[in-house]
Amino acid sequence: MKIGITCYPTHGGSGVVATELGMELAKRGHEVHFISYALPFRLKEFQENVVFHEVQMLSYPLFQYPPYTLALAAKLAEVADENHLDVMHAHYAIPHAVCAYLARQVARSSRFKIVTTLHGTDITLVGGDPLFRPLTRFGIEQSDGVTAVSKYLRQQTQEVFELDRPIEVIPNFVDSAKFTPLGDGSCPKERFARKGERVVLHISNFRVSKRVPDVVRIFAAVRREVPSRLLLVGDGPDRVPARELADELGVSKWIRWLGQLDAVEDVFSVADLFILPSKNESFGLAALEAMSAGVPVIASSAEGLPELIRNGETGYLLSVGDVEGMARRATELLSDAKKHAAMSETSRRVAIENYEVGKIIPMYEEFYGRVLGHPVRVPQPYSPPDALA
Ligand code: GMT
Repeated sequence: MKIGITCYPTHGGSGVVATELGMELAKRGHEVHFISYALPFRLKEFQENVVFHEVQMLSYPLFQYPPYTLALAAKLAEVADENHLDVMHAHYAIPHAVCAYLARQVARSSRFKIVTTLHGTDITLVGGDPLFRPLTRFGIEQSDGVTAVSKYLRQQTQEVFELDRPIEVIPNFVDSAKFTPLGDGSCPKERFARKGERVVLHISNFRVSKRVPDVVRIFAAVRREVPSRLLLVGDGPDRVPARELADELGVSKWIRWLGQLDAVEDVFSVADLFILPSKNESFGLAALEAMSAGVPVIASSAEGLPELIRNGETGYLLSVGDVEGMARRATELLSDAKKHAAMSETSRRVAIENYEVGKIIPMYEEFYGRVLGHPVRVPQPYSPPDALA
C-alpha cells in the first residue's frame, strides 16, 4: 500500500504515534510518505520505504499569518498525485483532516481515501472550541475512516460534535523491545541516584493541564519518607512555576531537569515510579511507555487514563488534584519492594498483552482495508516477539 501521513512533527504524543506507525508500516513493506513542516523528531535515520516531504512556506509582505494549512494541502495533493497514494492518514483533526479533504479536491489524478486519527486535544481543547468546531466537524465527517485512541475520546467526539458516524478505537502502542526494564545499559541508574535511592519520573510538554507543580508537591511529600530523586523530562509553560515551587518546598537539590529528550526509553529504564497527574489525557502514551519498561504509574483518573492504568494492579488512579492521595500511594509503593516488584511485572505484561506494536499495527492495516473496500496485502507479515523477553 502507499500511505501518506501528515502530523505535527514536534515532541508530543500525536507526532510520536504517527511517526512510529509510519515506520512500522514501512518495515512491513508499505510505502510511506510523511508530509509536514519539519522532519518528525523520531524519524532521524534513513529507513527503507519512507520518504519525508517538507512543506515549504512562501514569505510575502501581505502574509501577516502565512497560510501553512494551504501550503500543506497543496503539498498533500502534489505527493498524492506523484506517488498514487491509496490513503492519506491525518493525525490530529485540526487542521490535518481538513487539509487532506482540500488536497483531495485539488489533486489531479489521485482519489485517495482519508483516514483521520483523533488524539485528544484536537477534540477536547482545540477542535471543540467554537472557533474551530464547524471545521473540525467537517473534517471528521468528510473522512472515509476515523479512529480514536481511546473509548473515552470516541464518546467525547460523538458528544461534542453530535455525530453518529462510526469511530474505530485503535489504542496507542509501544515497542516492548525498546521500552524495557533494563534499557540498553547506556544510561545506568547511578547517573541519577545514589545507592538505595528511588527514582521518580515525569515526562510531558509541561502544559498547565499536565499539572507539573502537582508532581513537585507529590515528590516533596515522598522525599520526606523515602530517599529518592525526581527526574523531569520536557519543557513548556509550567517549567518555571514548577522550578520556583521546588525551591519554595526545599526539594530542588533532589530534582534533575532534563529538558527535551529524544531517547526517553533510557530514563524509563532507570525509573521506579512514573507520575502523570494530568487534568486532560485521552490516552497517556508516556504512561504506556512507562508500563512497558516495568514502571508502575500513579496518575489521575482523568479521561482515558482508567482504560490504560489498572488501579491497584499497574499503579494507582486518584482524582485530579489529589496530591495528598498520590503522595501517599507513591510512598507506600516505593517502600514496599514486594508490591513494587509485582506491579512492575504486571505493568509490563499488560503493556505487552494489550498494546504491543505488533498487535496494533495490523489493526490499522485492517482498518485501511475496510476503508478501501478490499483487504490490504501485507508484504511482510509480523512475527511476534517472545512475550516477556
Ligand atoms: O498531551 C499532549 O498535550 C500532547 C497530545 C498530542 O497531540 O501530541 O497528546 C495527545 O495524544 C497522545 C497520543 O495519542 C495521547 O497519548 C495523549 O493522551 C493526548 N493528550 C491529551 O489528550 C491531553
